[in-house]
Amino acid sequence: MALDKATIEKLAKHCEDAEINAYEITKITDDYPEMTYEDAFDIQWTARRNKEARGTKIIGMKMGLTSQAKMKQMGVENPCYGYLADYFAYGDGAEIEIDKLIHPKVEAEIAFVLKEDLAGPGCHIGDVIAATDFVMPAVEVIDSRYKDFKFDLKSVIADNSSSSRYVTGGQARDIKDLDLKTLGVVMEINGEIVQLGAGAAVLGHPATSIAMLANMMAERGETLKKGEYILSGAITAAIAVKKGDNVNVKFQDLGSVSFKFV
Ligand code: OOG
Ligand code: MG
Repeated sequence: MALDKATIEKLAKHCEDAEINAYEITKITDDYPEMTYEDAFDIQWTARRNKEARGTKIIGMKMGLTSQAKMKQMGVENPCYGYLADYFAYGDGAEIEIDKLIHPKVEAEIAFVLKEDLAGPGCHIGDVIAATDFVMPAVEVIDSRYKDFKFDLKSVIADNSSSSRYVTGGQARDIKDLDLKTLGVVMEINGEIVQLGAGAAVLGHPATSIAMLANMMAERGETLKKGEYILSGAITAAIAVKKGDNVNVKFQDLGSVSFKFV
């Protein structure tokens, strides 16, 4: 740890204020180059506790930067995680107010809902499949609070891994009935295909990403809980959106997710 408790508190507020009020900030490592990974997670967990203290419910988790497309797009070489708050959640057909966001981008993901708690270390794909109640299609709306959507891994962790909104739709299915590796995804914006991919883009299999999340959380003595909604990470690169855009993502075997930015 390089940052003291008061600085961690200050930076948690710095990131969270920017998230709530939708304005850009400079990335933390510009001002605090000594920040460690532990500090970055401390900042994220502090903001999370502050939200909970104000009555916000944390309903799930997300993995990020789990695909080559995303790591290449963001210039970062390892995955990260973040939490999902109640007000991030939208359903199929939603209208998302873009003025409440900074520079949002959309990405296609497979979401997992657990029927049992899942704890690392040593968590593997088999544990994830056994603990999964069902999977569902999702589109995550990410919105880095950093200027020009540019960051390094430590800074993005402190900023809750760019979490902002997510939309669920389609169908809930039993993971054992699906081949998540070959499950195809087609993303359309205003009727035009902008990205496509398959589940294997996410660390070879999206369930591997959930295992990695459980193992990363174990480093802080935390576990994934039964009923939590977990985004396994983008299959496609993230696409910037503007007011009026209609997003429609078709998932093989899982139906589609559609919504609009207003
Ligand atoms: C970080 C979050 C990435 C994903 O699914 O890869 C993410 C970012 O690119 O802003 O959510
Ligand atoms: Mg994502």
